[in-house]
Amino acid sequence: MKALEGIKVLDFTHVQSGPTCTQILAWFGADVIKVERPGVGDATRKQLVDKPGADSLYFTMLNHNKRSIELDSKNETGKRVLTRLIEECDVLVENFAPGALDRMGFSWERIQEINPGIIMASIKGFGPGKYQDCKVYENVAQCAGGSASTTGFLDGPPLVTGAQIGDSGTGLHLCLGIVTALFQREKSGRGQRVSAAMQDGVLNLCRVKLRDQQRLEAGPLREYSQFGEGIPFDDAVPRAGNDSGGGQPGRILKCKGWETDNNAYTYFIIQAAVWEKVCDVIGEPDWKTREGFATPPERLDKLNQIFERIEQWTMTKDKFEVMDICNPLNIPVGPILSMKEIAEDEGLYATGTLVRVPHPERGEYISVGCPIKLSDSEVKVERSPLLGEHTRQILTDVLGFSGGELDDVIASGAVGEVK
Ligand code: CAO
Repeated sequence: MKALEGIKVLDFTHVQSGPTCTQILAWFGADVIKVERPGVGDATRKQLVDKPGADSLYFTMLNHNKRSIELDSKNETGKRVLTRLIEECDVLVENFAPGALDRMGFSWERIQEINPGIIMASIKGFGPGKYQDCKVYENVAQCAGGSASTTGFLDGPPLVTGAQIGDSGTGLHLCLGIVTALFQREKSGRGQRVSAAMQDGVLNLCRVKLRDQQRLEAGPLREYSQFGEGIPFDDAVPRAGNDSGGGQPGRILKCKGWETDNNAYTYFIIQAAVWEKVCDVIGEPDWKTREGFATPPERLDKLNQIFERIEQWTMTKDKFEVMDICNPLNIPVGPILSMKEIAEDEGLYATGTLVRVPHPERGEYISVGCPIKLSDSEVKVERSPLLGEHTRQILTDVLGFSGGELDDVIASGAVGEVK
């Protein structure tokens, strides 16, 4: 028994944001039916191709545990099949450009007419307002949601992050909205519309910077390095390099080998509660009681000096030794792990955080497993579907087409099947 067993999801998503959401629903046991344009499919199937002829990693890593039907939703027979799918499904998820679903003839009003119990979930770049009609990709959302302006160094340009907070982040937000709507439907019997805008999702993840924007009105942000360096604050939250976003100062520091290894670094947090242990570890025991160093507020204008001294110590150890020494003392540190180190960490495969997935076209590849573990709903990661792999199965098992009717649908050109 899986948590979402029995729930049918009509997956009209593409690229990254929507597919992340429906992949989680599939991992939790929903039957996710991915609708793709005949002969073309999700654009990511053929983007960033590493093995010619095979679905890309971009596609395979976002579409596990789903079924694929090739269906032309602009063709009359295709519209009939789509209408039947809407009747059968509990949830419809889409992340088309604004207005695309209406242009197909499937407005929210029409979808409700077809199935009043359906939950229709959408991702768009922006919510209602002046930008509502824009097409949006990851980095646009990072810029519009406040992430880029607050990421990077003070003397450099805004930076986007490697974490896909606009796409995968919004997919997670939408997923939560869908399961909440399913829960409400248990009591109300009604479906509803669930919307998540990528700008809103990014901003939600950047809330500490909105916090700091308001704190600026009360004076300089004393925990930012800039304060200790005597650089005046502007009227907007500045980029703060690798400063900690919370109340405990932290930095990325060099470790042994940094001259040749780009990732020989550790994050080091001087949490107030373990200050004395930090002083002992780095060989500055008198900082425990010395005036100007003994309490957190006194230290704020000396963070550069303090972290430079800690770095002299971390540079004598490799990043894992720093972890081994500091962890037992409750000093929060973390090695900067490369993707290579992560991909080679067998411990992550043991927990299902990483998985090795066999695939008929590409052979075995590595992917992330479900990051949310339910004790009563185990996730088994299954490979992504080939384009149109389940077209016939969905027409017959889900929609009940058979005999001449099935032949007519297939002959109409509205659907396609795996080659
Ligand atoms: N049968 C027939 N037509 C189909 C179809 C199917 N099965 N599936 C899609 N189409 C059509 C759509 O109806 C649309 O046609 P119209 O433009 O004539 O209405 C067309 O394919 C293209 O859809 P699109 O505009 O959504 O795709 P795009 O590649 O031009 O834009 C994106 C992509 C992501 C910018 C846009 O979909 C978008 O802004 N989505 C919302 C925000 C979002 O999720 N962004 C994150 C993407 S991940 O980085």
